[in-house]
Amino acid sequence: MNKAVFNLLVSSLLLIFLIGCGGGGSSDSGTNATSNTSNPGSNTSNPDQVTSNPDQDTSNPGSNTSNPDQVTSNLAPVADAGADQTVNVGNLAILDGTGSYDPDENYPLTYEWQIISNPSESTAVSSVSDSSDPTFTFTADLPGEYSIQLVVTDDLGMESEPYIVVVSTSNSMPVADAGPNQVLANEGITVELDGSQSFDPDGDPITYAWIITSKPPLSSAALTDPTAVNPTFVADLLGTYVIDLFVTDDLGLESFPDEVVVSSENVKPVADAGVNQLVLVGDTVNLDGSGSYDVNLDPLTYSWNMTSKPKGSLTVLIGAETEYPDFEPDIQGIYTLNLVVNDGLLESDPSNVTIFAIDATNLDDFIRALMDAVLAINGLDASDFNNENNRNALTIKIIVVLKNYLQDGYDESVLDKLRDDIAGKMDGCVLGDPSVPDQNDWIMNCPAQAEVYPHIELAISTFEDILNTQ
Ligand SMILES: [Ca+2]
Ligand SMILES: [Ca+2]
Ligand SMILES: [Ca+2]
Ligand SMILES: [Ca+2]
Repeated sequence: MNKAVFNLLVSSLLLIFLIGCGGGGSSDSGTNATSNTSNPGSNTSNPDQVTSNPDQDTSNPGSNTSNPDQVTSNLAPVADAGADQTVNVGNLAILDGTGSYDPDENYPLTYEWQIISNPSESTAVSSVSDSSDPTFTFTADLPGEYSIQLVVTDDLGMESEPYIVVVSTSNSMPVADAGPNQVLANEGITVELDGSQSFDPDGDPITYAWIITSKPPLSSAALTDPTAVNPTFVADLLGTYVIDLFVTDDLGLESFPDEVVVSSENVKPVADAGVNQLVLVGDTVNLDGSGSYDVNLDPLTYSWNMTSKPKGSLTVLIGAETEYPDFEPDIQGIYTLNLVVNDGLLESDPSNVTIFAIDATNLDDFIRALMDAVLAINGLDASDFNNENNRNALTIKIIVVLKNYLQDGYDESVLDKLRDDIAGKMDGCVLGDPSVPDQNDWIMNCPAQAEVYPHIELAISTFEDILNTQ
């Protein structure tokens, strides 16, 4: 979508939203609809602003009528529906709201998805409101662009600002990844930046544009080559350098910026909530926050929250302040959790993980093949992917296919999704000539593709056999 039109659309929606709730109730910056989509695994919000005490809000109903300000100290949750995407006409689009969170942790969240614009005569439909399901699917039945809005509501009834994601049947926006934040040990050091994890969901070639947006007041630091994948600069003074990366695909579509910080001061830690999992109801799910780190090597503390669970679930997280908590899913469905780590001074951005629990009585060969595929994907190295966040992006697609299968049974759209959007991310070595990963693959070498692809192929053929015998 034309960026100006998109911004105008976003502004009008925000205005409508603000009018709708009387102009109050939101303490956020008003930019979330565009700022969070640059990096599928990161969040650009500011966790430092979490200062209120959620217990204040509801402890004494009826006593606060004389001072409404006290009642509104609940912070609004933040909706995140991921990056813009492309699908083939007629195929299922999968939207992933699992990255949504609430700064003051009034969980679980509920999700409302709305298709706010689509090609005329499209029959794509929005979700019901007040859903406990953080994912949403619809069929892009006609060529064109679909704008989908996500609003999440916290457990106290506070709504997020709307987050808009564009699903297009033509070209999707590339994703910039400016690499991990770095520690500046001494002045005068040459710092190398790393944009190599940037990618385009369509596999389009991309170009790079780096810009230093902030540096110590008297520094004369400048990038050697702002269009390189790995530019360098000399950090001539101690202090903090902030650099933004934009990438542009060969159709001229530019990404949202991604930021990297190089600093001689404390750098905030990075949370890693681990890999998405497919489990059975009643299994103990072991979570793993050990991939979290701090570039200063500061010791970390852990804080996990269950941000969504199926309606009626009574499960609770055990060890929410530890590196390895666990829980036991009691109902079939999607459970999302997020992790924030703290280095003693600074909090990380939240990292989230999704668990899909299946009732054992529903197990069949199709589900088993997809469970094996998820295990194989989780067994690969981070370096096997074009971007390490795409491991979880891929397993979310499988989870949503399974969710739809369990809801709707043998629907052809499930098969299309498996073929085009999941197998398509790892099929260059099998289908290509020469046998190498192809342009839109996310798994980037043949041995790794060979670990996963056969399970997806088996799932597809199992599904086809059943369709053919129906
Ligand atoms: Ca809240
Ligand atoms: Ca593109
Ligand atoms: Ca630190
Ligand atoms: Ca492919």
